[in-house]
Amino acid sequence: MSLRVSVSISTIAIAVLCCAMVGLAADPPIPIGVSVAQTGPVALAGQEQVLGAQIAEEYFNKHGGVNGRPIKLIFQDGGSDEPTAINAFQNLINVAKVVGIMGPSLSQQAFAADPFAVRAKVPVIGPSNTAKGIAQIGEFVSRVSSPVAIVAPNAVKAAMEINKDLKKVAVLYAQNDAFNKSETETFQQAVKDLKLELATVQTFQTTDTDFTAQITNVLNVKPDLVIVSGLQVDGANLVKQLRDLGYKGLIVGGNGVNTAAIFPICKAKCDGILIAQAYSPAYKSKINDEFKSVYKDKQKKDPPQFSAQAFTGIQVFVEALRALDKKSPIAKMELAALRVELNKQLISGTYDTPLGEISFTTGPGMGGEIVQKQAYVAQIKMDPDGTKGTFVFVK
Ligand code: 1QQ
Repeated sequence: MSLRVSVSISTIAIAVLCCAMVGLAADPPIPIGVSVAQTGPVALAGQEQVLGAQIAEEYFNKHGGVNGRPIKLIFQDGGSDEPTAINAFQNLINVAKVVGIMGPSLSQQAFAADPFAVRAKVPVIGPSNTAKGIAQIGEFVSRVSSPVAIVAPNAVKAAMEINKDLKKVAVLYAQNDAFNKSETETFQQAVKDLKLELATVQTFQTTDTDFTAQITNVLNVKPDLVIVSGLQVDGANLVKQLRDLGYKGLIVGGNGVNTAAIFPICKAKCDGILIAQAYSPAYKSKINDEFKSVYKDKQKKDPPQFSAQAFTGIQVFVEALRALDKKSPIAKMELAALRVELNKQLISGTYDTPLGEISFTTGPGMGGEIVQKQAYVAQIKMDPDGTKGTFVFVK
Protein backbone atom coordinates (compact mmCIF):
# COMPACT_ATOMS: atom_id res chain seq x y z
CA MET A 1 0.00 0.00 0.00
CA SER A 2 2.62 2.47 1.10
CA LEU A 3 4.81 1.37 -1.78
CA ARG A 4 2.02 2.06 -4.23
CA VAL A 5 1.51 5.58 -2.85
CA SER A 6 5.16 6.41 -3.13
CA VAL A 7 5.24 5.13 -6.71
CA SER A 8 2.31 7.22 -7.75
CA ILE A 9 3.75 10.30 -6.04
CA SER A 10 7.02 9.91 -7.88
CA THR A 11 5.07 9.33 -11.09
CA ILE A 12 3.28 12.59 -10.52
CA ALA A 13 6.57 14.26 -9.66
CA ILE A 14 8.11 13.00 -12.90
CA ALA A 15 5.03 14.01 -14.85
CA VAL A 16 5.09 17.52 -13.37
CA LEU A 17 8.81 17.88 -13.99
CA CYS A 18 8.45 16.61 -17.53
CA CYS A 19 5.60 18.97 -18.36
CA ALA A 20 7.23 21.95 -16.74
CA MET A 21 10.30 21.31 -18.87
CA VAL A 22 8.27 20.75 -22.00
CA GLY A 23 6.41 23.94 -21.21
CA LEU A 24 9.66 25.83 -20.92
CA ALA A 25 11.18 24.44 -24.05
CA ALA A 26 7.96 25.00 -25.94
CA ASP A 27 7.63 28.65 -24.89
CA PRO A 28 7.80 30.23 -28.33
CA PRO A 29 10.15 33.15 -28.95
CA ILE A 30 8.61 36.57 -28.25
CA PRO A 31 7.68 38.19 -31.56
CA ILE A 32 8.73 41.83 -32.01
CA GLY A 33 7.73 43.54 -35.26
CA VAL A 34 10.20 45.52 -37.35
CA SER A 35 8.76 47.59 -40.15
CA VAL A 36 11.37 49.74 -41.86
CA ALA A 37 12.01 50.62 -45.51
CA GLN A 38 13.28 47.51 -47.25
CA THR A 39 12.06 48.71 -50.65
CA GLY A 40 11.71 52.08 -52.37
CA PRO A 41 14.17 54.98 -52.22
CA VAL A 42 14.29 55.08 -48.40
CA ALA A 43 15.66 51.51 -48.36
CA LEU A 44 19.05 53.23 -48.64
CA ALA A 45 18.63 54.14 -44.97
CA GLY A 46 16.36 51.18 -44.18
CA GLN A 47 19.04 48.60 -44.88
CA GLU A 48 21.14 50.15 -42.11
CA GLN A 49 18.16 49.81 -39.78
CA VAL A 50 17.60 46.15 -40.68
CA LEU A 51 21.22 45.40 -39.87
CA GLY A 52 21.11 47.25 -36.54
CA ALA A 53 17.96 45.34 -35.56
CA GLN A 54 19.43 41.97 -36.58
CA ILE A 55 22.57 42.62 -34.57
CA ALA A 56 20.38 43.44 -31.55
CA GLU A 57 18.35 40.23 -31.96
CA GLU A 58 21.50 38.12 -32.11
CA TYR A 59 23.16 40.03 -29.26
CA PHE A 60 20.27 39.96 -26.79
CA ASN A 61 19.38 36.33 -27.52
CA LYS A 62 23.00 35.44 -26.84
CA HIS A 63 22.68 37.31 -23.54
CA GLY A 64 19.71 35.31 -22.28
CA GLY A 65 16.88 36.88 -24.27
CA VAL A 66 13.97 37.79 -22.04
CA ASN A 67 14.88 35.92 -18.84
CA GLY A 68 15.65 32.77 -20.79
CA ARG A 69 13.11 33.13 -23.56
CA PRO A 70 14.42 34.30 -26.95
CA ILE A 71 12.97 37.14 -28.99
CA LYS A 72 12.19 36.79 -32.68
CA LEU A 73 12.10 39.79 -34.97
CA ILE A 74 9.31 39.67 -37.53
CA PHE A 75 10.32 41.84 -40.48
CA GLN A 76 7.54 43.34 -42.56
CA ASP A 77 8.67 45.75 -45.28
CA GLY A 78 7.43 49.27 -44.48
CA GLY A 79 8.41 50.51 -47.94
CA SER A 80 8.99 54.20 -48.58
CA ASP A 81 5.39 55.43 -48.62
CA GLU A 82 2.42 55.56 -46.29
CA PRO A 83 0.19 52.74 -47.67
CA THR A 84 3.02 50.20 -47.44
CA ALA A 85 3.80 51.22 -43.86
CA ILE A 86 0.11 51.03 -42.84
CA ASN A 87 -0.22 47.61 -44.42
CA ALA A 88 2.89 46.36 -42.65
CA PHE A 89 1.67 47.66 -39.31
CA GLN A 90 -1.72 45.98 -39.71
CA ASN A 91 -0.06 42.70 -40.61
CA LEU A 92 2.27 42.80 -37.65
CA ILE A 93 -0.55 43.71 -35.28
CA ASN A 94 -3.27 41.33 -36.50
CA VAL A 95 -1.50 38.43 -38.21
CA ALA A 96 1.99 38.17 -36.68
CA LYS A 97 0.55 39.25 -33.32
CA VAL A 98 3.72 41.00 -32.22
CA VAL A 99 4.12 42.48 -28.75
CA GLY A 100 5.35 45.77 -30.20
CA ILE A 101 6.64 47.36 -33.40
CA MET A 102 9.83 49.21 -34.22
CA GLY A 103 9.22 51.43 -37.25
CA PRO A 104 8.51 52.99 -39.67
CA SER A 105 11.55 54.69 -41.24
CA LEU A 106 10.03 58.06 -42.12
CA SER A 107 8.12 60.56 -40.01
CA GLN A 108 5.81 60.99 -43.01
CA GLN A 109 4.93 57.28 -42.67
CA ALA A 110 4.73 57.42 -38.87
CA PHE A 111 1.99 60.05 -38.95
CA ALA A 112 -0.03 57.68 -41.17
CA ALA A 113 0.76 54.25 -39.70
CA ASP A 114 1.26 54.88 -35.98
CA PRO A 115 -2.42 55.74 -35.35
CA PHE A 116 -3.30 52.14 -36.32
CA ALA A 117 -1.02 50.87 -33.54
CA VAL A 118 -2.40 53.45 -31.11
CA ARG A 119 -5.96 52.27 -31.78
CA ALA A 120 -4.90 48.63 -31.36
CA LYS A 121 -2.96 49.53 -28.18
CA VAL A 122 0.34 48.21 -29.52
CA PRO A 123 3.59 49.95 -28.49
CA VAL A 124 5.55 51.54 -31.33
CA ILE A 125 9.15 52.70 -31.11
CA GLY A 126 10.23 55.08 -33.88
CA PRO A 127 13.82 54.24 -34.84
CA SER A 128 14.45 57.28 -37.06
CA ASN A 129 11.38 59.52 -36.93
CA THR A 130 12.77 62.93 -36.09
CA ALA A 131 9.98 65.37 -37.00
CA LYS A 132 8.20 67.43 -34.41
CA GLY A 133 5.08 65.76 -32.96
CA ILE A 134 5.94 62.05 -33.32
CA ALA A 135 5.64 61.16 -29.63
CA GLN A 136 2.39 63.13 -29.54
CA ILE A 137 0.71 60.85 -32.12
CA GLY A 138 -0.62 58.83 -29.21
CA GLU A 139 -0.04 57.07 -25.94
CA PHE A 140 1.58 54.03 -27.56
CA VAL A 141 4.19 55.93 -29.58
CA SER A 142 7.72 56.63 -28.46
CA ARG A 143 10.99 57.12 -30.31
CA VAL A 144 14.69 56.47 -29.84
CA SER A 145 15.57 59.06 -32.51
CA SER A 146 16.40 62.43 -31.05
CA PRO A 147 14.25 65.09 -32.74
CA VAL A 148 15.69 67.47 -35.35
CA ALA A 149 14.82 70.39 -33.08
CA ILE A 150 17.56 69.23 -30.71
CA VAL A 151 20.11 67.68 -33.07
CA ALA A 152 20.08 69.77 -36.27
CA PRO A 153 21.17 73.22 -34.98
CA ASN A 154 24.54 71.71 -34.03
CA ALA A 155 25.43 71.37 -37.71
CA VAL A 156 24.88 75.10 -38.31
CA LYS A 157 27.08 75.91 -35.30
CA ALA A 158 29.77 73.59 -36.67
CA ALA A 159 29.63 75.41 -40.02
CA MET A 160 30.13 78.74 -38.21
CA GLU A 161 33.22 77.35 -36.51
CA ILE A 162 34.68 76.25 -39.84
CA ASN A 163 33.90 79.56 -41.59
CA LYS A 164 34.19 82.40 -39.08
CA ASP A 165 32.93 84.93 -41.66
CA LEU A 166 29.78 82.97 -42.34
CA LYS A 167 26.85 85.31 -42.80
CA LYS A 168 24.54 84.53 -45.71
CA VAL A 169 22.53 81.31 -45.72
CA ALA A 170 20.40 79.68 -48.42
CA VAL A 171 17.92 76.99 -47.38
CA LEU A 172 16.32 74.32 -49.57
CA TYR A 173 13.80 71.71 -48.48
CA ALA A 174 11.45 69.03 -49.80
CA GLN A 175 7.99 70.39 -49.17
CA ASN A 176 6.10 67.10 -49.66
CA ASP A 177 7.62 65.36 -46.66
CA ALA A 178 6.74 65.85 -42.98
CA PHE A 179 10.26 65.30 -41.69
CA ASN A 180 11.84 67.75 -44.14
CA LYS A 181 9.25 70.43 -43.34
CA SER A 182 9.98 69.99 -39.65
CA GLU A 183 13.73 69.95 -40.18
CA THR A 184 13.77 73.12 -42.27
CA GLU A 185 11.74 74.92 -39.60
CA THR A 186 14.46 74.04 -37.11
CA PHE A 187 17.23 75.06 -39.50
CA GLN A 188 15.56 78.37 -40.34
CA GLN A 189 15.02 79.10 -36.66
CA ALA A 190 18.67 78.26 -35.93
CA VAL A 191 19.79 80.66 -38.67
CA LYS A 192 17.79 83.44 -37.02
CA ASP A 193 18.88 82.53 -33.49
CA LEU A 194 22.52 82.51 -34.55
CA LYS A 195 22.08 85.98 -36.13
CA LEU A 196 22.81 84.80 -39.65
CA GLU A 197 21.05 86.13 -42.72
CA LEU A 198 18.45 83.86 -44.31
CA ALA A 199 18.99 85.01 -47.90
CA THR A 200 16.64 82.62 -49.72
CA VAL A 201 14.37 79.63 -49.10
CA GLN A 202 13.80 77.23 -52.02
CA THR A 203 11.47 74.25 -52.16
CA PHE A 204 11.44 71.00 -54.11
CA GLN A 205 9.81 67.55 -54.06
CA THR A 206 11.44 64.32 -52.85
CA THR A 207 10.70 62.88 -56.31
CA ASP A 208 12.52 65.70 -58.18
CA THR A 209 15.65 64.93 -60.13
CA ASP A 210 16.52 68.33 -61.61
CA PHE A 211 17.22 71.19 -59.21
CA THR A 212 18.62 73.75 -61.68
CA ALA A 213 15.89 76.36 -61.07
CA GLN A 214 16.30 76.31 -57.28
CA ILE A 215 20.10 76.23 -57.48
CA THR A 216 20.11 79.24 -59.82
CA ASN A 217 18.15 81.19 -57.21
CA VAL A 218 20.54 80.02 -54.51
CA LEU A 219 23.66 81.02 -56.46
CA ASN A 220 22.16 84.46 -57.13
CA VAL A 221 22.27 85.37 -53.44
CA LYS A 222 25.93 84.25 -53.12
CA PRO A 223 25.51 82.28 -49.88
CA ASP A 224 28.31 81.25 -47.51
CA LEU A 225 26.28 78.24 -46.39
CA VAL A 226 23.62 76.13 -48.09
CA ILE A 227 21.36 73.98 -45.92
CA VAL A 228 19.57 71.09 -47.63
CA SER A 229 16.65 69.14 -46.15
CA GLY A 230 15.76 66.26 -48.45
CA LEU A 231 15.71 62.48 -48.38
CA GLN A 232 18.53 60.27 -49.59
CA VAL A 233 18.22 60.29 -53.38
CA ASP A 234 16.89 63.83 -53.90
CA GLY A 235 19.12 65.29 -51.20
CA ALA A 236 22.27 63.70 -52.65
CA ASN A 237 21.34 64.67 -56.21
CA LEU A 238 20.73 68.24 -55.11
CA VAL A 239 24.16 68.46 -53.45
CA LYS A 240 25.80 67.01 -56.54
CA GLN A 241 24.09 69.51 -58.84
CA LEU A 242 24.92 72.38 -56.46
CA ARG A 243 28.63 71.54 -56.84
CA ASP A 244 28.27 70.88 -60.59
CA LEU A 245 26.84 74.37 -61.01
CA GLY A 246 29.79 75.91 -59.20
CA TYR A 247 28.89 76.36 -55.53
CA LYS A 248 32.09 76.25 -53.44
CA GLY A 249 30.90 77.14 -49.92
CA LEU A 250 29.82 75.01 -46.97
CA ILE A 251 26.88 72.63 -47.12
CA VAL A 252 24.83 71.37 -44.21
CA GLY A 253 22.73 68.31 -44.98
CA GLY A 254 19.91 66.97 -42.85
CA ASN A 255 19.13 63.57 -41.40
CA GLY A 256 17.86 62.49 -44.83
CA VAL A 257 21.41 62.29 -46.21
CA ASN A 258 22.79 60.77 -43.02
CA THR A 259 23.96 57.56 -44.66
CA ALA A 260 26.93 56.29 -46.65
CA ALA A 261 24.32 55.01 -49.10
CA ILE A 262 24.35 58.51 -50.69
CA PHE A 263 28.03 58.13 -51.70
CA PRO A 264 27.27 56.41 -55.03
CA ILE A 265 24.90 59.29 -55.89
CA CYS A 266 26.98 62.41 -55.17
CA LYS A 267 30.37 60.60 -55.26
CA ALA A 268 33.29 63.04 -54.79
CA LYS A 269 30.76 65.86 -54.53
CA CYS A 270 29.43 64.49 -51.24
CA ASP A 271 32.73 65.71 -49.80
CA GLY A 272 32.39 68.26 -46.99
CA ILE A 273 28.68 67.88 -46.17
CA LEU A 274 28.13 68.58 -42.46
CA ILE A 275 25.46 66.44 -40.80
CA ALA A 276 24.31 66.47 -37.18
CA GLN A 277 24.37 63.07 -35.47
CA ALA A 278 22.54 61.42 -32.60
CA TYR A 279 25.20 58.70 -32.40
CA SER A 280 28.96 58.59 -32.32
CA PRO A 281 30.98 55.37 -32.70
CA ALA A 282 33.52 57.01 -30.37
CA TYR A 283 31.06 57.06 -27.43
CA LYS A 284 32.73 55.08 -24.66
CA SER A 285 30.62 52.39 -23.03
CA LYS A 286 30.58 48.60 -22.78
CA ILE A 287 27.41 48.22 -24.83
CA ASN A 288 28.64 50.56 -27.57
CA ASP A 289 31.99 48.78 -27.73
CA GLU A 290 30.22 45.45 -28.09
CA PHE A 291 27.72 46.73 -30.65
CA LYS A 292 30.51 48.40 -32.60
CA SER A 293 32.68 45.30 -32.68
CA VAL A 294 29.84 43.06 -33.96
CA TYR A 295 28.94 45.66 -36.58
CA LYS A 296 32.58 46.09 -37.63
CA ASP A 297 33.04 42.33 -38.01
CA LYS A 298 30.16 42.28 -40.47
CA GLN A 299 30.63 45.59 -42.32
CA LYS A 300 34.34 46.45 -41.89
CA LYS A 301 33.52 49.99 -40.82
CA ASP A 302 32.05 51.90 -37.88
CA PRO A 303 28.29 51.68 -37.39
CA PRO A 304 26.17 54.56 -38.71
CA GLN A 305 23.50 56.39 -36.72
CA PHE A 306 20.53 54.56 -38.29
CA SER A 307 21.97 51.16 -37.29
CA ALA A 308 22.74 52.31 -33.75
CA GLN A 309 19.23 53.70 -33.32
CA ALA A 310 17.64 50.49 -34.62
CA PHE A 311 19.78 48.42 -32.24
CA THR A 312 18.63 50.72 -29.43
CA GLY A 313 14.95 50.34 -30.32
CA ILE A 314 15.19 46.55 -29.98
CA GLN A 315 17.24 46.91 -26.80
CA VAL A 316 14.47 49.02 -25.24
CA PHE A 317 11.88 46.34 -26.08
CA VAL A 318 14.07 43.55 -24.66
CA GLU A 319 14.99 45.34 -21.44
CA ALA A 320 11.40 46.46 -20.88
CA LEU A 321 10.16 42.87 -21.45
CA ARG A 322 12.74 41.57 -18.95
CA ALA A 323 11.67 44.09 -16.32
CA LEU A 324 7.99 43.42 -16.89
CA ASP A 325 8.50 39.64 -16.76
CA LYS A 326 10.17 39.96 -13.36
CA LYS A 327 7.17 41.86 -12.00
CA SER A 328 4.54 39.59 -13.51
CA PRO A 329 5.50 36.60 -15.70
CA ILE A 330 4.68 37.55 -19.29
CA ALA A 331 4.05 33.92 -20.30
CA LYS A 332 0.87 34.11 -18.24
CA MET A 333 -0.37 37.36 -19.79
CA GLU A 334 -2.91 37.79 -22.58
CA LEU A 335 -1.41 39.51 -25.61
CA ALA A 336 -3.62 42.60 -25.23
CA ALA A 337 -2.60 43.10 -21.60
CA LEU A 338 1.03 42.38 -22.37
CA ARG A 339 1.11 45.10 -25.06
CA VAL A 340 -0.38 47.67 -22.69
CA GLU A 341 1.92 46.75 -19.80
CA LEU A 342 4.95 46.66 -22.10
CA ASN A 343 4.22 50.18 -23.26
CA LYS A 344 3.99 51.47 -19.69
CA GLN A 345 7.16 49.64 -18.73
CA LEU A 346 9.25 50.80 -21.67
CA ILE A 347 8.37 54.45 -21.24
CA SER A 348 9.28 54.38 -17.55
CA GLY A 349 12.72 52.80 -17.98
CA THR A 350 16.25 54.13 -18.33
CA TYR A 351 18.52 52.39 -20.81
CA ASP A 352 22.28 52.22 -21.21
CA THR A 353 22.49 52.07 -25.02
CA PRO A 354 25.03 52.65 -27.80
CA LEU A 355 23.46 56.12 -28.10
CA GLY A 356 24.28 56.82 -24.44
CA GLU A 357 21.95 56.68 -21.49
CA ILE A 358 18.40 57.34 -22.67
CA SER A 359 14.97 57.56 -21.10
CA PHE A 360 11.56 58.86 -22.14
CA THR A 361 9.32 61.69 -21.10
CA THR A 362 6.20 60.61 -19.24
CA GLY A 363 2.86 62.22 -18.49
CA PRO A 364 -0.52 62.41 -20.19
CA GLY A 365 -0.24 63.50 -23.82
CA MET A 366 3.50 64.11 -23.56
CA GLY A 367 5.02 60.68 -23.00
CA GLY A 368 7.42 58.77 -25.23
CA GLU A 369 9.81 61.51 -26.28
CA ILE A 370 13.44 60.43 -26.03
CA VAL A 371 15.65 62.10 -23.46
CA GLN A 372 19.23 61.89 -24.69
CA LYS A 373 22.16 64.08 -23.74
CA GLN A 374 24.54 63.29 -26.58
CA ALA A 375 24.57 65.11 -29.95
CA TYR A 376 27.38 65.29 -32.47
CA VAL A 377 28.29 66.59 -35.91
CA ALA A 378 30.10 64.69 -38.65
CA GLN A 379 31.54 65.80 -41.98
CA ILE A 380 31.67 63.57 -45.02
CA LYS A 381 35.15 62.98 -46.34
CA MET A 382 35.35 61.43 -49.81
CA ASP A 383 38.34 59.99 -51.65
CA PRO A 384 39.12 62.24 -54.64
CA ASP A 385 37.83 59.60 -57.09
CA GLY A 386 34.54 59.51 -55.19
CA THR A 387 34.40 55.77 -54.67
CA LYS A 388 34.98 55.67 -50.92
CA GLY A 389 34.01 57.96 -48.10
CA THR A 390 33.68 58.25 -44.34
CA PHE A 391 31.89 60.30 -41.72
CA VAL A 392 34.52 62.26 -39.77
CA PHE A 393 33.27 63.51 -36.41
CA VAL A 394 33.99 67.22 -35.91
CA LYS A 395 31.92 67.80 -32.75
C1 1QQ B 1 12.37 61.23 -40.61
C2 1QQ B 1 13.84 61.11 -40.80
C3 1QQ B 1 14.34 60.38 -42.00
C4 1QQ B 1 15.47 61.11 -42.63
C5 1QQ B 1 14.78 58.99 -41.61
C6 1QQ B 1 15.18 58.09 -42.72
O1 1QQ B 1 14.58 61.59 -39.95
O2 1QQ B 1 11.60 60.92 -41.52
O3 1QQ B 1 11.98 61.65 -39.53
